[in-house]
Amino acid sequence: MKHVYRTCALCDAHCGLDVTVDEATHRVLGIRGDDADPFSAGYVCPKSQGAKGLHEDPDRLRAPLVRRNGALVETDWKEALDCAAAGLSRVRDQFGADRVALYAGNPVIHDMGTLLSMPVLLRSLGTRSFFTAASVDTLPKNLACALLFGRTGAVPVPDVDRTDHLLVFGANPLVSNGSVMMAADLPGRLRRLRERGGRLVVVDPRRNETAAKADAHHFIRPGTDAFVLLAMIHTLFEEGHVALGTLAPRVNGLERLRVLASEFAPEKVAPTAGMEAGTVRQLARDLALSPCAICYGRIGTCTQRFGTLASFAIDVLNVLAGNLDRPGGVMFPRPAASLVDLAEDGEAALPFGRFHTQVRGLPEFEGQLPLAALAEEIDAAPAPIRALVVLAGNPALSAPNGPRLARALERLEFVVSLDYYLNETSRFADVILPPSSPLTRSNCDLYSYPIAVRNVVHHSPAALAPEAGLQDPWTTAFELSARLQDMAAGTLEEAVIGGIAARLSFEELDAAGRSGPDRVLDLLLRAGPYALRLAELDPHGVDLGALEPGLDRVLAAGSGRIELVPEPIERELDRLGRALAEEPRELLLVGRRQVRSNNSWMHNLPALAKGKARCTLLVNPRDAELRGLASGSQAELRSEAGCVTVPVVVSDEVMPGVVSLPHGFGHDAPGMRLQVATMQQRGVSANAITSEEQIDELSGTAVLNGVPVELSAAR
Ligand SMILES: Nc1nc2c(c(=O)[nH]1)N[C@H]1C(S)=C(S)[C@@H](COP(=O)(O)OP(=O)(O)OC[C@H]3O[C@@H](n4cnc5c(=O)[nH]c(N)nc54)[C@H](O)[C@@H]3O)O[C@H]1N2
Ligand SMILES: Nc1nc2c(c(=O)[nH]1)N[C@H]1C(S)=C(S)[C@@H](COP(=O)(O)OP(=O)(O)OC[C@H]3O[C@@H](n4cnc5c(=O)[nH]c(N)nc54)[C@H](O)[C@@H]3O)O[C@H]1N2
Ligand code: SF4
Ligand SMILES: [Mo]
Repeated sequence: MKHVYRTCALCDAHCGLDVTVDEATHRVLGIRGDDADPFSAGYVCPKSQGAKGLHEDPDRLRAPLVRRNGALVETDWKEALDCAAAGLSRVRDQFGADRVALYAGNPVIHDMGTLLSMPVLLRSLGTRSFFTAASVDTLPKNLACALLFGRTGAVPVPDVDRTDHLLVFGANPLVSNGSVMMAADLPGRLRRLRERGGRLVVVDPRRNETAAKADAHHFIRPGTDAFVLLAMIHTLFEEGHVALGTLAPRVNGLERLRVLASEFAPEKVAPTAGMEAGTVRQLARDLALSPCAICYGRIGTCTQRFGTLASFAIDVLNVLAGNLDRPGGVMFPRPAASLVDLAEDGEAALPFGRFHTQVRGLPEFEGQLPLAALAEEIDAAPAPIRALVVLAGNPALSAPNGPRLARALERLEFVVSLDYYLNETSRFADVILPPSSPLTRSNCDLYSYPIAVRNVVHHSPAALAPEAGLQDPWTTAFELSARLQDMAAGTLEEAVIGGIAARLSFEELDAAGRSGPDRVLDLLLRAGPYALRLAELDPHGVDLGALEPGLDRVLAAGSGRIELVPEPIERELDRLGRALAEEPRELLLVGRRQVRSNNSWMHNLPALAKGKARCTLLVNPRDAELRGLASGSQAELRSEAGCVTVPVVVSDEVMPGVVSLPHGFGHDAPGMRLQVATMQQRGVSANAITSEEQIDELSGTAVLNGVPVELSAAR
C-alpha cells in the first residue's frame, strides 16, 4: 500500500488528493482529500472519486480502435497510429492542410502532457482550422481582458480570501467549484467571507446553490447582464463613485466611457433586465463603497448574447471602483510556471480577427475558431473541412446544435479521436487513440496557476505503473505528430524540448531521471519567478503566498494602458443600445451544472451516476400553470434548432419566463460503449435546443444561456 499525493484534475479547483494504491494489484484503494495540501487543506467534492471511477471503468478503452469494414475494432498502437497518420496525411495532401481541423476539448487544459503536446500536434497538422471548447466557455472573458489590458493571457482573479464584498453574475461556485478562479474549497472560502462580515450577492436567473447561501440574490432576465452592468457603470459616474486611485494615470477613455454609459440609466434598462432600477444602483454603490469588493462573472455572462461586452463591463466596474490590482479586489497571479513563457507570437499583440471562418466570417482569437462554426465549415463551406482530430472533446454533446454537428461529423472523410471512451463523438472516428488512466501519469495544473486565488504549485506524480496496452497522451501526440512530418518521434521530442530550453535561455536540460512533460515542467519552473526545481517541490504542494499587486507587469507587456473603450467595445455598445428597443421573449432557456456531473463525460461512473435522473427542466410555477405542467410531467421543449421531451420540476428557484436544463446529457446514440450513462443518466441534450446561429457577435462564442424556447405539455 502506498500513498501518493496528487491534485484532482477534474475542475479548476485542483484539490489535493491522498491516493492510496496497491502497486502489486494495480488497484486504487481509496481517494481522500489531502489534509496537508496547503491550498485545499483536505477539501474535496464528490467528483474527487472520478479518478478512481475512471481508472476502474470497464467501458474505458484499454486499446486503440480502428474502423474495419465499418466496425471499430481493437488493434495495436503501431497500426492505430499509422492508420491515423495515413488518413490525415491523405486529406491534407489532396485538399490542403486547412481542410484538416483540430478540436480541443475542455480536459486538454487539465492534463499537462496533453496541454504541452497539443501545439506540437497542431503544428504538425499545419492547419489553421483549430476549434476549441473555449468558444463555448471562457473566450469572451479572455477577449475582453485582452481588449482591456492590451495583451492576451492576463485575467484578473478574485482575491476571495481578503474581500469584503463579492458580487457574482452568472456563476455557481458552490457547485462548479469556481471557474477562471482556481480556489479549492470555495464553500469554506465563501463561508469565511461571511464570517468576517463580508457580503456575498448573486445576480442570476436562478436562485442557484450559491445564491441560496448568499446575503442577497437578484433575478435577472437571461442575456441582459450587459445592460445592467452598463447601468452600474453609469451609476458610478452619475453618483460620483468613480474612484480610480492609483489607476488614474493608467486608464484611457474615461470620459468617453462616461458619455457612452449615460445611455444606459438604470431606470431605462431595468424593465429589459427584469430588475428594479434601485437594485441596480445599489449593486453599483456596494461595489464602490465597500472597503474592497469584487465583481465576478462566469459562464452565465460569457455564453450569452453580449458575452464579451458583459465580461468587459465586469472588469471595468472593478477598475472604476478602484478594486483592480489591490488586496481584496481582483488581482493578477504570479504563476510559478507559465505557458505564457512558451507563447510564440508575442504576447503584446492582440491576436484577434487575423483570419475568419469561411461561411459566416467569424473571427479567430489567439488562433482559435468558434465551435459554433464547425458544422457549417464541414457541411456548407466552399472549401469544406474534410478530416477532424478530436482531442479530449465531445462536441456532439457540447456544441450548440449538437445534432447538426453530429450529422456533419458523419460526413467527414476521416476522424481521429483521442478519448477514454467510445461515446457520442468518438463513434464517428476512424481511429480512437485512448489515453492511459490519469493515475498512471504525472501532471501539473499549469493552465490554472494564472487564475489561482493564491500563488501555488503542485506536481502530481504517477500513482501507478503504466497499464498494459495503453500509453500516455504525450507519447501519443508525439508519435502521431512525428508520423505526420515523416520523422522519428524521439527526434521530434528532443527538438521540441530543446527549442523550449533555448527560448527560456537554458543551455542544458537538467531534469535528472525525468521524462516527457516533466522535463518541460522543470524548465518552466526554473524559468519562473520563484526559480523552483521540480525535484525540490514538496509532495503536498507549495504555497507561494497571497496575490500581490502586479499591474505594472501586466501593462508593461501590453499597450501600457487600460483601454476603457477599445473600438470593438464601442461598436458593441452601439448594438446594445439598439437591442434595448426589442420586445422581451416570453421564455428563455439557461443551463445548470450539478455536483456529480462534469460536462458530458462522468455519467458513466457508478459512484457519480447513481440516484434519480438529473436531466430535468426547472420551470417556474407561473409558467408551469400556464401550460398545464406539474412536477414529474413530461414537457416538450422547442427552439429554432430542435425539440426534446424532458421531465419537469416545478420550482420558484427559476424566475418567471426562464427554464433551466443541465447540458452534457442525451446518451442515446447508437454504437457507444457507455453502459452506465445510457442506462442511468441518459437524459436529453440541451444542445439539441441551442442554436449554432446564435452567437456573441464580437467573439463568435455560442449563446448557450438565454436561448428563446417554447414549452408545452408533451403529447
Ligand atoms: N448547453 C451548454 N453547452 C455547453 C456548456 C453549457 O453550460 N451549456 N458548457 C460548455 C463548456 S463550459 C465546456 S468546457 C464544454 C466542454 O466541451 P467538451 O470539452 O467538448 O466536452 P466534455 O464534455 O468536457 O468532454 C470531454 C471529452 O474528453 C474526454 N476526456 C476526458 N479527459 C481526457 C483526457 O485527459 N484526455 C483525452 N484525450 N480525453 C479526455 C472525455 O471522455 C470526453 O469525451 O461544453 C460546453 N457546452
Ligand atoms: N460539478 C461540476 N463542476 C463543474 C463543471 C460541471 O459540469 N460540473 N464544469 C466545469 C466547467 S467546464 C466550467 S466552464 C465551470 C463553469 O462554472 P460556473 O459558471 O460557475 O457554472 P454554472 O453552474 O453553469 O453557473 C452558471 C450560472 O449562470 C446562470 N445564468 C444563465 N444565464 C445567465 C445570464 O444570462 N445572466 C446571469 N447573470 N446568469 C445566468 C445560471 O443560472 C447558472 O447559475 O464549471 C466547472 N465545474
Ligand atoms: S472541487 Fe471536486 S472536481 Fe474540483 S478539483 Fe476539487 S475534488 Fe476535483
Ligand atoms: Mo467549461
